[in-house]
Amino acid sequence: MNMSLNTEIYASGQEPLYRDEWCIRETGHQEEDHQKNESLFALGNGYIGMRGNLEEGYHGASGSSVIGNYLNGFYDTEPIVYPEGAYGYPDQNHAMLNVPDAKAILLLVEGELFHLHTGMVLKSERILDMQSGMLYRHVKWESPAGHQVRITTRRLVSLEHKHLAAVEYEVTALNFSGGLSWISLMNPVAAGPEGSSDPRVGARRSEPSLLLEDSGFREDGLMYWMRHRTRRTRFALVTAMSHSLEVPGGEAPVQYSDAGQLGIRLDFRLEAGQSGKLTKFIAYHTSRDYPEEELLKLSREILESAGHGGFGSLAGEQRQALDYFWGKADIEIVGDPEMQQGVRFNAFGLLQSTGRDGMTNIAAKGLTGEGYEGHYFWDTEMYTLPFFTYTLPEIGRKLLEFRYRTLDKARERAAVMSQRGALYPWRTIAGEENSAYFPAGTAQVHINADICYGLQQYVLATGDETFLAEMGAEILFETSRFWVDLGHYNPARGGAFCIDAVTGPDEYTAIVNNNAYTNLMVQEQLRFACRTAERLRSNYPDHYERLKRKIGLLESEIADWKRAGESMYVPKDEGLGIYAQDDTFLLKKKWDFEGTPENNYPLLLHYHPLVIYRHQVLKQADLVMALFLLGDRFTMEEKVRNYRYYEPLTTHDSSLSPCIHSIVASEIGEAEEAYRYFRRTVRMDLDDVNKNAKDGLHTAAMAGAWMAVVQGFGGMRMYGDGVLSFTPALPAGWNSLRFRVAKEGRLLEVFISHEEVAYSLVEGEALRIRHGGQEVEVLPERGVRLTRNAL
Ligand code: IFM
Repeated sequence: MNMSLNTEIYASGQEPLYRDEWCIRETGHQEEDHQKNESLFALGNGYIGMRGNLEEGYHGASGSSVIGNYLNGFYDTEPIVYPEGAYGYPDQNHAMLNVPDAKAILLLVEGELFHLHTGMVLKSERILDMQSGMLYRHVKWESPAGHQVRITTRRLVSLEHKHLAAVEYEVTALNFSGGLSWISLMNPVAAGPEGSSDPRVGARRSEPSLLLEDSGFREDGLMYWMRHRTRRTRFALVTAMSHSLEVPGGEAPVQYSDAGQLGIRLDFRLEAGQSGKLTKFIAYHTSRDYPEEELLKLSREILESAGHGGFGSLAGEQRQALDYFWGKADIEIVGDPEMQQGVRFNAFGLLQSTGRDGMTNIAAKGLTGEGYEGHYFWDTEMYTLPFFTYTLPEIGRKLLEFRYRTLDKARERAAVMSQRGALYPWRTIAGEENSAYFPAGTAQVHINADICYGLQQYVLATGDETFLAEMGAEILFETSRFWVDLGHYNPARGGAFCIDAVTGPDEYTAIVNNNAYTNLMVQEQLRFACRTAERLRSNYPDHYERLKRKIGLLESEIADWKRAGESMYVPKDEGLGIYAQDDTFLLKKKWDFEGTPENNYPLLLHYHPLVIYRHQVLKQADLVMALFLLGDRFTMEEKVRNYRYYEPLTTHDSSLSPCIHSIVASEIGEAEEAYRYFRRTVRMDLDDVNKNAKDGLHTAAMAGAWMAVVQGFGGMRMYGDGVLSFTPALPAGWNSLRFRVAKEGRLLEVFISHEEVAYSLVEGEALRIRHGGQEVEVLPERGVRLTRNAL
């Protein structure tokens, strides 16, 4: 089956035309790709996520289906059992639940069930169209008895209506006249993950989390609902579906029940050449969002209103929402269609998976699968947030609001860890720490500094100081308190401020003293905290006083942050002329890359953690990430030397890594390497680079693709002065690159070709930027064009 780019335009009969740079197309059907494609064809709206399951289900000989429907932030808890526990280990895991599947529709043709494994499949195609935000399916099938039908479906998860999804299913009788039936199902129990020794896959659950409490039909028989309750969190969930029918001659709907599946059966008759259409509307509401007693009423209301407007109206709204999105976030690459397709797929995936209600966030696999159990990590602030900060900052703000909402839990966690202030969890859904393996979990305290880095970028990019005054500062101050309490002035390091027993971003090196990335990021945070205190004191005095009272902040603490930041220890190796990843990294033996067979990667699946920890080997960018994030703190020569040292030691076993290497490689002039890493990031899921797309898509890598274009090839940076700067380096094979960035209410368009770079304002007032180090003013009525030799 071909997932790659097909330049020939497809047009047959009444079917619409598709442009591949906006589409992902599956032609034919391969068993081994089935689960991966269910992830690739997932649809979502930041709240509901639906895997790309076939309406009729799938049970192949060698590969089956993971039927998946998820609601962001809807979870149950499960006790974590440690045969050998210790104080402060999290004792409950939260896991995003697979909720009832309501998109299933069976079709009977003269009594024979349509399925890809029976009869003859004369055509099978699926297309994910990123402009219309829909999944299309075209099938031509001949039943074992020789009756041919054409099936066309359109599916969407509404970007306009948080709780709504819809499937339109059309069938045409091609060579017969006869009886057909649709059986529209709702499956009350969904399977959880099977469990695996691969830590990236979710843990097996001991017992089902969703308990069916009640169900019922609307009087006309066309709407059906179920109410479930989660076993431990006791949340209520109402799943409801309603139907509209356009058939020449049909019977009244009848209730259907078979092997635990419940739903509605609709019998109808078609003459040869005639078509019938079923539209199914699906709604999910939970008591996490609304009072329990309102859930059914809300479900009825939204289904009724969707039924009145019809699928066409939802499709129209979907298109509008996407026109708005692409107007802000599209990247246009001329000369590299495969990468063009990839960057759009990734941007679209981020939109589909990111929570935007301030209560939810973005999981490592988004809403596309159960890998990492729906947990949110530092991936949010270091990867996804930049994308939203610079395209749709209103969503960026919501991601940060989530951290504010969970600040109390972070305070509690710091207390459990015997520290002052707040410590954010390494992995979480509702704010509690869910990491059961502390060396590559709780020990990654850098997440505090990452959140504050994301906050600083957001505030500088948007000018949204109100957010800083109302919420951000509290996060910043409480986490700064944590650092000053955690570190110590070490006489053995000349009295420098040291932070011990932490794990940096590289998860192949654990529990070390003075991880350079962590110390540098904490230093950055403490400076930001001091500046923020000053700014609030003068510009938001009421907020400042209120906050001080609320958290009992003393002015002397701000002086402590300043001193710790100024005295921060950052390990270096003078002999090698590089930063040491931590106090002991450079003393270890280098990993034997030559002697490691290709299929022993990722190392985490083939070696005990201690074997890995004993060596100089990286899972993912660590110091190299600091070279990028804190680029104004290093000279170009330092960037080159450090990159060259760490790059050969990095396995990129984490999908978060290649994009960072691409950005730094681009900055230091390693153009081919930059492109190679970029390719790996962009095509991570489309080409299943890490061979686990079936468990869900890699959302951080998806955001990394945006970063690698805008911050890599576009060379965009923004440091403490808040001025956007660009140092473009266009890949040799591209004709041009165009993207837009939001900055303090403006929308700046950047166009880069081999001959020139042009900046223009699509929205907003004049903007001062830097181009290759030189100051440039872009006026609303007059863009700036610079020939490439001006760089
Ligand atoms: O947060 C990441 C981590 O950096 C590497 N392992 C996977 C996590 C979730 O994406």
